[in-house]
This record gives sequence, C-alpha cells and structure tokens, in this order.
Amino acid sequence: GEIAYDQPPSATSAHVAAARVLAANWTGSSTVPSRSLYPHQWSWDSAFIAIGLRHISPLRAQTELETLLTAQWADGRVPHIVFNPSVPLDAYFPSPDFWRSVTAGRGAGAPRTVQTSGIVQPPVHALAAWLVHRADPVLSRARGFLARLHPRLAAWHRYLLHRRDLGGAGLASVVHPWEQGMDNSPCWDAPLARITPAPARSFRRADLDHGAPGDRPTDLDYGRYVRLAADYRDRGYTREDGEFAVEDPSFNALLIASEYALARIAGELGATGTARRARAERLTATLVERLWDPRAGMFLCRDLRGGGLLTERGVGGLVPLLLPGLPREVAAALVRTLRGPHFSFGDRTRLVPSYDLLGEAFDPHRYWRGPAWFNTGWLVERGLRTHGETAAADALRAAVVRLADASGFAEYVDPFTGEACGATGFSWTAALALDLLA
Ligand code: 9YW
Repeated sequence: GEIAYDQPPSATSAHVAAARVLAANWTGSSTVPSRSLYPHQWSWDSAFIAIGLRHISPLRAQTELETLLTAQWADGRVPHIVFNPSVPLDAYFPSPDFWRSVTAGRGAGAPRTVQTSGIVQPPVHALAAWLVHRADPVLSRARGFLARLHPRLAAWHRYLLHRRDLGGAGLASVVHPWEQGMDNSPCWDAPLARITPAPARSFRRADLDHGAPGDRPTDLDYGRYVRLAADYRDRGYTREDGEFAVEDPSFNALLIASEYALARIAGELGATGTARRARAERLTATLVERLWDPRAGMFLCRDLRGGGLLTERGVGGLVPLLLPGLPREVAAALVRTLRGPHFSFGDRTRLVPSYDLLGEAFDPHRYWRGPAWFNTGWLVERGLRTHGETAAADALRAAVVRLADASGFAEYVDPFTGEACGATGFSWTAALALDLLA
C-alpha cells in the first residue's frame, strides 16, 4: 500500500545521510575531512569525527584517535596533518616535501615511519577519547583503549602547557594561524601584517583546484602562512621564538576542557585526577585574567609579539562558554554577546558566524571571516547546555542538524541563508550532526 512509500521521518534520513558521508571518507584506519580538499588525516578533525563516529561504530571511533596518536612526536606534539603516503604529492599543499618532518623534525622527535606536518591543532583529543569511551565502555576496557591513550594524551598536554607557554602565564600559545584552526580569521590580520610573505611563485596552492577562490583565503594570506611555516621548519620545529605567537581563547578553552576529560580518564584508570581537575580550574581563572574583555563581553586573542589584546571579535572568543568553572557573570555576558548585534544568533543568523557581523572584515562567504562552521556551533551548543541555557542550546542543536543535512554536510555555510560554502560531504559536519541527533 501507499504507507510503504512514505518518507521516513527526517531525523532518520539525516542520520543515514551523515553516516554515509563518514563511510565515504573512511580510509580503513582514519577519516579524511573531505575527499576533494583534504585527502589526509587532520588532527582536530579526527577528534570531532570520533565524537560522531562513536554513535555508528565505537571501534572505528577508537581507531580514528589511535591512528592519529601513532604519529605523535617524541616531544609530545600531535601533528596537525598525518599524510597518507598513497595520495599524490600535488593533491594538497603544503605536502610532505614542504614539511620534511622526518629530517627537519628529527631533533623534536618526529616519527620515522610516517610523514606529518610540524605544527599542531587545538587539543580536542582527550575530550573526544572520553566521549568515545563512554559510548561503549565494555569494548573500550576490553581493548585497553584509555590505558593506551592516557600516556600519549598526558604527553600532549605537557607539551602544550610547558613548551608552548610562551607568555609565561600558564596558557598555551599558537605559532601559526593554522594551529588555531581558523586559518584566515580577521583576528590574525594584525599579527600577520608583520610577516613578509613568501613569493607567490615559490609554491602552488592545491586548494584552488577544488574550492571557489571567493570562499578561500587569499594568495597574500598563503604567502604569509608559507613563510611562517618554513621559518619554523628551518628552526627544527623546536624554537618557538618566531614572529607569530598568540594566546587564543578557543585553543586554550579546548585544552582546559580536555584537562577535565583527562581527569575523568585518570579516574577510570584508578587514579584520582584531583590534581588535573585543580589545574583545569586554575587555567580557567588564568584564561579570564589574560583574555577576557568585559567591554567586548567576550574573550579576545593576546598578541605576544605586538600590543596585547587584539580587538577583532572571532567566534573563538565565545568557545570558552564550554568551561564549567567560568564566573557566572562571564558566562552570562557570553550568552548576551552570542545573541547581541555582533553574532545575532536566534535573530539575524541561523548558525553562529565565525566573525563579528559588524566587523569591517566581515564576509559571509570567505572561510573563517564570517561563514558559520559546524564545529564551533557544536562547541557553543555544549557551552549553552553547560550553563543551563537549555532553550538556546535546543535551538542551536536543531539549527546544526537542519543546516548540516540541508547543505549536503557543507564545510561551512552563509550564516544568514545557510547556503553551502567550501566542500560538501565534509566529515566533521556529518559527525557533529550525528552527535546532536543521538
Ligand atoms: C587548509 C581540515 C582543515 C581544518 C581547519 C581548516 C582547514 C586546512 O581545513 O585548514 O588547507 O586550509 O581551517 O580548521 O582542520 O578540515
């Protein structure tokens, strides 16, 4: 009869469509962010992907994180890209022959059998590991998942909290915009303006073979990214005294959230985790001291090579809402800022934009200069829920799921219309929509 031809409820089809994206992007041991644009393994992508994968296959979710951590350097750093040796060199720039991790990274303990980049990405991994464990504790214990990951995650945090404490206050610094994950955010315009770009003919961008130039960073941005990365490489990836050093609120909030997760992981393994929890609380206080701006009603970035706090309002300044230990007035101000004219969530925008709607550099289509991304939507959703803002969290959750599905799991979307930008079939979009559907 006709009933057999009824459409299944839409939540179910979104679930199936998201699972299909993750299946198509699975390589056998990890997941590529996008088959076209990003054909290798990316660090924070894998953490977000594992958070979604745990609802389909806890084993694949565990494997995703294990594969990434196999490429960890002896100094504790988790590289931002782990290269797939069977992908042609010209499929992505910068390729392994640019990073030369095995030779240039020898002093920092780069692995010998796998090629990686030499910079890092936000430390979402311990949080992901804990959530993956919770999805199937029996399988996790049987495989010794947390017992194997714990020392690696602890070394990763040690690297960030010691080697990367460039400001001396306890927070971790990034030495390249790619490390923070929001590549061309206007937050980096001022610190990047000091960098002499590498000549355009000294490298060939592969991203423009797949992405529309208007959706991507500019050639001038790329010249500066290349210069900074090459200089860091030429210092053996061990000297962090280069021209770019920034304390970023989102990077540090994710580190603190992962410290709480590591405390829980330690608890599961029979330790107390008390010291780590205390450190997470102390770091939260430091984050507020160093990066909170009461006039802006949000967190800002601190430029360690320039004049202190940067005035640009990026979505990274809302991500600390994730932290349970924020002073009540700080959390309340962040919620007001999310709803206010700069981000306008629930009013003019359908999903949280990556940058200030009123900022001079705002562009609704260009990458991290305005479009809405699903990972930051997921993080802000978690923050709203953590602070008891249930109605706003529910609205954001519904928006993430609806726009992810309707955009074909786009990399990012126009924050006003939800129109797809960048790649479609993007893994973390699918994974985080799945997580919010579960
Ligand atoms: C690039 C993979 C990565 C993300 C970053 C995003 C982008 C790589 O893609 O950077 O070539 O521009 O900015 O956050 O991890 O999805």
